[in-house]
Amino acid sequence: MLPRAGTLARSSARLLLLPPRRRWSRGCIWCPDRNISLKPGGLKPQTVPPRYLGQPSPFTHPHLIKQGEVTPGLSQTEFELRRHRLASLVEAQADRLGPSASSSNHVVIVLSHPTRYMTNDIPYPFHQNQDFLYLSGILEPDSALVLYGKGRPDQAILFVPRRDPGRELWDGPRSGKDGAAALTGIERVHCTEELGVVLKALKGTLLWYDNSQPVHPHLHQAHVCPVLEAGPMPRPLRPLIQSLRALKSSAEVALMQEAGRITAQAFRRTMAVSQGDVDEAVLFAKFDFENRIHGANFLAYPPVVAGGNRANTLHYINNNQIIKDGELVLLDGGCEYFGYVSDITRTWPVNGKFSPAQAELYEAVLEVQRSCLSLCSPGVSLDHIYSTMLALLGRQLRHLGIIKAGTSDADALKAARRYCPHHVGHYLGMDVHDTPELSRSQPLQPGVAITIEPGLYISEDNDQVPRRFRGLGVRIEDDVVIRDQGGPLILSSDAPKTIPDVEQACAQR
Ligand SMILES: [Mn+2]
Repeated sequence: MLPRAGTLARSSARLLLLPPRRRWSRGCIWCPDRNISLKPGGLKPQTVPPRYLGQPSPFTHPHLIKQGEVTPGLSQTEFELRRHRLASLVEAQADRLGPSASSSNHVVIVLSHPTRYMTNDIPYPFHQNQDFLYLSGILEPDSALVLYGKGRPDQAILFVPRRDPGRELWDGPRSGKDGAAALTGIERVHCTEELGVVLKALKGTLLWYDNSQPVHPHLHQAHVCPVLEAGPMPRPLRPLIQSLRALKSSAEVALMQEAGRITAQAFRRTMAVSQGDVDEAVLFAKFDFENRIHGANFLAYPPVVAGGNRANTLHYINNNQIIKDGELVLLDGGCEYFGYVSDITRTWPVNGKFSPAQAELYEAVLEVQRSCLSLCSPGVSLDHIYSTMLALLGRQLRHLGIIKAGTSDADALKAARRYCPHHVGHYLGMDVHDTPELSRSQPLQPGVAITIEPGLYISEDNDQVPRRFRGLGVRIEDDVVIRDQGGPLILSSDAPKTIPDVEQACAQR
């Protein structure tokens, strides 16, 4: 990556140096026009045509995004509907607070993420705050969305970074006010530096804002804090947005279906290159590659590629050991596809053939996984499926002889907790562990997406269990959307799961 020519304004050492922009425009050989003023807003951008935005648009990326969409697959109308639903939730909450609250001047503030830096001048790939993305569709850092209105916050104001040719030379185009308005359909768009002034002018009497862990510390400090200091305690917003995010629209389900399809194919192709001995890093790279070339933006999280006994380390992500011939590999991975993720786990023998003990343990987990999937219907909670999973795993442990045949159901349940220390699943969507504010004890509804991922993990050091099971770890994880009828929609159904299907996928060399 290229070093930057000047010291950027965010550097705390800038006072010790010459003003950065002047140094750059005078001295840098990369600057095409030594005479241009790089003062923010001091120059109408001539070099960057306005049709280039800070994110894909129907004009620049017609292969990804259609007319009328803000992000691929999601229309302006869908985003508007989300904001209206949030306004309704705020209105309903205020009604519960009493008559003075319901006639308040509501102001809802949602900030974007800032750019995060790995080291001096080197940014991490930018990842948007999903709550902000959910309501605006804006993929640029240093942005904000404000909703306001008397009684009901149904007016939107968007704040985006000002066009800045000097910065755009390095970072690429910004949408600016006009671009963001055209993309989102939100008519009122300001530059981010006006956020504080606009917030003051709105004179909110009831603020809705996540105060405790501000997602953008600088915008929080500079623009939101002065308003908070003058006004009443803000009310939390995150639970409201997450309750909306939990229910997926058909467009969202379609995006998740594509994420699931891409990752399932990546599993197929990764199984096909497995062999004994193989480096975990090779399977990791193959999986990453297959996700990306089939359209994923990137992997949704560092995948677990754990050979042999390392599968018993639940969050093993070193992925740098040799998997020996005859060992299983557990791969827990998923991709992000335009804001929506997959999260799938499969376990298979790297040499393509399950040993009898591996097959026994695998079938036990598979049977439990199938039973859990059949419970995925409206009205059932994730916690209920979890307790069923523990009971079923306990029974399997008895069958396998991992615990004694005479073990009571209560003790079998305790053993199940030991051999499967994690929950049966979590909500899924824009995040891998989506909408964590939502309790797993509440009944599932049609449109909610979850994972179902039972496992059994037998450490090689466990001398209490039959020798043939030691050092084996198996997890099988599918992504599921709850439906009213026809059973759950399995988003990961293309990933081989039965022993014959897995062995066949491994044989496709
Ligand atoms: Mn998961």
